[in-house]
Amino acid sequence: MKKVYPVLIVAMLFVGLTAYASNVIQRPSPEKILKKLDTNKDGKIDKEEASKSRGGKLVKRFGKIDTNKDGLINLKELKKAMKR
Ligand SMILES: [Ca+2]
Ligand SMILES: [Ca+2]
Repeated sequence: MKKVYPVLIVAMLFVGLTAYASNVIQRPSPEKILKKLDTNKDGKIDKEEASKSRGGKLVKRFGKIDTNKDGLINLKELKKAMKR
């Protein structure tokens, strides 16, 4: 690639910004996240299920999110964690 056209750069930036904006506006609800990650359908997220989340972000914060230390993240804990 010798030359990148300014128009192409602007277009790419625009696409990136739009994706970013829609990401911020349409933040998935805790209910949606729980439903998506709860593969065994017990209504809670265990460590294994958390490790499947994007980037393993959830598993890193697992101990902090799991405020009652039962080794599971329930909807209440997830909601609390996402408020911040
Ligand atoms: Ca589960
Ligand atoms: Ca818990």
